[in-house]
Amino acid sequence: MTHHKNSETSAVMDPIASMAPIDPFAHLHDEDYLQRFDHAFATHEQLVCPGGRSTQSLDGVWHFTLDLFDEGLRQKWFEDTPTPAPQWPKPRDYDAGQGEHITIPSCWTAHHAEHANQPQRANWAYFEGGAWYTRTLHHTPNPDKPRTILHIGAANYQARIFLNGLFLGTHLGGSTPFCVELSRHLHAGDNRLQIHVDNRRERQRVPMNHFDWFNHGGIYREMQLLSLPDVFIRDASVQLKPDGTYSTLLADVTLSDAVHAQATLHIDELGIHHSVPIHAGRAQLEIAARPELWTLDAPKRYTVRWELHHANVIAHISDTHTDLIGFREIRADGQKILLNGQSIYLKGICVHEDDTLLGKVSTEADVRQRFADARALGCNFLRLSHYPHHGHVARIADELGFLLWEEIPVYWAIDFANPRTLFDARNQMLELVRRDRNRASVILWGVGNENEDSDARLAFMSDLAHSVKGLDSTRLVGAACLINREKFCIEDRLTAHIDVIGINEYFGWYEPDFCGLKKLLHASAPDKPVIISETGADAMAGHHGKPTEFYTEECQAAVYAQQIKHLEKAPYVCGMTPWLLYDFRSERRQTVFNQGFNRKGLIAEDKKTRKQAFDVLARYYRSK
Ligand code: GCB
Repeated sequence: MTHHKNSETSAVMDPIASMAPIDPFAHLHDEDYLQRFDHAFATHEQLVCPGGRSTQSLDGVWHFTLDLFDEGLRQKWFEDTPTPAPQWPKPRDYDAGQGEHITIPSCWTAHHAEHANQPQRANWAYFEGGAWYTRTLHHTPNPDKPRTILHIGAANYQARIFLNGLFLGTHLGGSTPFCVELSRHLHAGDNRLQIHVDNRRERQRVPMNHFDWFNHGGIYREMQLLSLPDVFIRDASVQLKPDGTYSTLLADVTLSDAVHAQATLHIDELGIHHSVPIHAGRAQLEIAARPELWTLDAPKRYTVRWELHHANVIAHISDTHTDLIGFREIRADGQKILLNGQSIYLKGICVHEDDTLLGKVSTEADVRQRFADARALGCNFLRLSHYPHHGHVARIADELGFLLWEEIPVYWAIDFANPRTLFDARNQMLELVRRDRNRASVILWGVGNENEDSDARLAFMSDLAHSVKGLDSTRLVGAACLINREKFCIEDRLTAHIDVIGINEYFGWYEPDFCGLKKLLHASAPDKPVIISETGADAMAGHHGKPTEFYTEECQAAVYAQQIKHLEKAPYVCGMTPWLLYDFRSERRQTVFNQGFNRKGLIAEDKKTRKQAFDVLARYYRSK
């Protein structure tokens, strides 16, 4: 059962070319240099879910070099072995073993969690381009675990992985986890691991070059190595079948290779010890069970353990995958959303992953504070806008009993007609689904935000909706849509492909007149549940004045009060996630009030100072 030949990750060393005389100036005229790295994409299919296995952390201090002109990709810096300068065979522009340092996880545009009080590197603060991370990796071969997988929590935006001078693969997308297999290229002893990360804003990326948050750069989530047997469990999920009977579990397990094997699924607390034959690397099955349901008040979770049996000695367990899973049902029924069969009003708030010191790094303490503030606001629901947040957000939501909307940054004017953009967006979506489909808290996958209703967008986003359903049939799919301005009602062709319609509307702010909201709600007759996925107004904490004066706390509070008054009357609105919990950095906003921040938070960017509107919404949520 061996043989994990992965042709995709084989390096591109042409032996004939390497014997030819080298023209030291060739790279100056080569504008196709990126094509060398435009293959071996790490996708959701290679993602390995750690599943409770022990891992080796690669977090900590790495060598770091900014590379604004892509010299390292042009000149192949990664091929240079680190040697003392007197031994260099030719002059160099890069010295892998020297230079500056950075800590993983961190954003180069921000501080590191453990050194948040030290001054930030000023020339890194706004850097948009490529940068090199280099470190030595010591490897001791283990015959029982011959496969070594590099797992990176997130790197914004494109990462290229090099081991001992060989290009092994690349990943697109700034917020989802990905894996690259190192096995065949690892030597016993010291190896050189290099990662090139590029955070340029580009038209074909997801998000594209124009978005309303700060463009941080770097490897800002944890990085680890998994040492695994010849054949291992890549991904496993167990969910409650959403058929209204609460009596069937849907289980799905995928192995590393398309082999036949035998596994056992254990849920000890339910007395489940189910033997699972696996054909061609995959098994999907239904199991009768009556679990205690996961609810907001009692978020019960079960330990779910998969054991993979050794091919020759069935009694021998070759790999184990565990997770803590809650079982609940989420369904849309007409204009209602049902949690475990009961209609629920989603008292939500949007939140960005943004910290004035740490950028996109979310510590567990920061995430717990987010939930504590949302609880104080009376919420039962968070929209994690506009990209996948750290994986521990959904784990903590599972533990605390919160519901989540998770989404990918198909935001504004995406290059919808570009097949590469679709490949990237679809992959980000499926990586997110694979990462979080065991999380009871996640009830809704968002496929986009505020995209204009065009044919190309419809094809693109309906593809995303169907791709998600193909991997996870147990949750709702939604999108934050715009209203139809011609008919002035809730209408969007995409709604035929999704379960929940999100509506972003800013009556009282971008459109100062509330008559429009009244008209809109009256003229709309959606056939699906509607969530007001955004509404709000900017206010600078501590700035006071009349409710009619923009940027005052009074103005923001008045907008919330009016919004609530109107939305309450629309029977099909089954939840809202106003924009948003905390102020966040946005370079698009440079008034004297904004100063580089979007100020629509109910709490200032210090994550402490509450504005008046906080109480307005809290009072409403408490009354619901
Ligand atoms: C929106 C966007 C959100 C912006 C917000 C605003 O509709 O979805 O990302 O930050 O408006 O403040 O304008």
